[in-house]
Amino acid sequence: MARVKLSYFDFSGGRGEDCRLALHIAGIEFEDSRVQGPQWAEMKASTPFGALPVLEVEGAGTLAQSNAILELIGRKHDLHPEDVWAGAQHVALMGAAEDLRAHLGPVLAIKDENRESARKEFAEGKMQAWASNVEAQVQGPFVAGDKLNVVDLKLFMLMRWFIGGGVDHIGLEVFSAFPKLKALYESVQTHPKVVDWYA
Ligand SMILES: N[C@@H](CCC(=O)N[C@@H](CS)C(=O)NCC(=O)O)C(=O)O
Repeated sequence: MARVKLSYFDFSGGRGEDCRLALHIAGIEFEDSRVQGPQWAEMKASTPFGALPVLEVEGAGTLAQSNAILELIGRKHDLHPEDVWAGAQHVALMGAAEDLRAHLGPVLAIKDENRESARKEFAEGKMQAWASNVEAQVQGPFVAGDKLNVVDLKLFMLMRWFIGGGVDHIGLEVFSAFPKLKALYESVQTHPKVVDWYA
């Protein structure tokens, strides 16, 4: 079997953790390479876009961009719709998750006395609009109904960042108006293979 290696930073969150989860759920044996600070400075220039996660597959090559990695794993291991249109809709949702991270970046960079108010404004404004748009595209409990796909892992990890207290001043309540998103979160969290990964 071809050797598979996923490189990401040494914590169980962010854009790499959903790729680890996807590999685990797909039943792929992989080297879970946890990059430490000083090591990153040395390897950054050798990665396709100067960022992690990066997936290396023996005989195939090196792939960056979390959504591309998720889609590849999903397509090969029945965790992404075969139907081209449905698949593209899942890719759009994964892109929307990246958009939210990109919009949040400058808000998280605010360190002065506006730190708390900027985060609250984001939680009450942009995040509500984002959650409402995503909620409308979830059949329930997963995006595609009863079947878990990589898109659900992407949304789960993003929501977990806030629900888990990873962002000061934006907590669990940010999703309180969105029952489908909460159900998706709980369904991924209690999926036997996800439970198994964290055991
Ligand atoms: N759009 C990229 C973003 C990758 C990205 O920004 N990764 C961050 C960690 S989540 C990173 O590598 N940061 C370190 C750096 O830029 O030097 C993806 O989805 O993979």
